[in-house]
Amino acid sequence: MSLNKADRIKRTRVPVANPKHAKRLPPGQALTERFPILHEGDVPVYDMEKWDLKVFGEGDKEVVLTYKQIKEMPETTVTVDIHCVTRWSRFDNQFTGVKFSDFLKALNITPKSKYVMLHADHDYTANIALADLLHDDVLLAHSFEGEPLTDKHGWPLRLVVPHLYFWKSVKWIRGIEFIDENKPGFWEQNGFHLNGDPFKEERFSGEDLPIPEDEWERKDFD
Ligand SMILES: Nc1nc2c(c(=O)[nH]1)N[C@H]1C(S)=C(S)[C@@H](COP(=O)(O)O)O[C@H]1N2
Ligand SMILES: [Mo]
Repeated sequence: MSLNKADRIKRTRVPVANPKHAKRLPPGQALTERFPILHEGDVPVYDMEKWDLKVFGEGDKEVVLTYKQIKEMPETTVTVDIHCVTRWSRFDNQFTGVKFSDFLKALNITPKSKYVMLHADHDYTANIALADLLHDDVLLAHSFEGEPLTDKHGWPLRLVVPHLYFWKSVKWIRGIEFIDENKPGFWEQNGFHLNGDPFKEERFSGEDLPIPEDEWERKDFD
């Protein structure tokens, strides 16, 4: 990458918001009806016989789950708005999967740690406060609009955390690690905010230039 992503986002035009979306569209975001595809690196290819999800961390027991075990957990469907730090937002996205709080209940885990590091294939990580993962609309999602996720959107399993910028919604999730002290994941180490609340415009970890982005308009859509 010639310019790093945080710097590119700081250099682009801020979209003008439609006033009728004032409450629902976070500041500096533009609405899209298409579903952009954004990630670093290649889409992983899976042998589902070998796929697993590992839950581990300080002081807590380690659990290794198969896809079947996750699919047997209580299922929830949510319709949520999503907001990417590259300034696109999309309203009314329907995801189905296991609510994060139900997931912990099913495993009988009560974490003592206040933070979680989410791990995905190809070494993508994101840090999220446990309290954020316990919101009612946070899912480990396997389906979008009633169909299994497409591979590019994170099949077989992705996290969906609608109230934080979408980089926190880790696709191809493989590990959930409880950590006592907060630390930066992949984008958080590369100029992005440790928390990432779109309504507070917590985009960058450094100086906060009011310059936005439209780079997602050049990406793939599904
Ligand atoms: N594993 C993984 N998950 C990821 C990413 C990634 O690069 N790798 N990119 C994040 C970013 S920046 C965004 S905006 C969303 C995009 O999800 P989508 O492609 O389904 O729109 O995935 C997030 N999850
Ligand atoms: Mo993003």
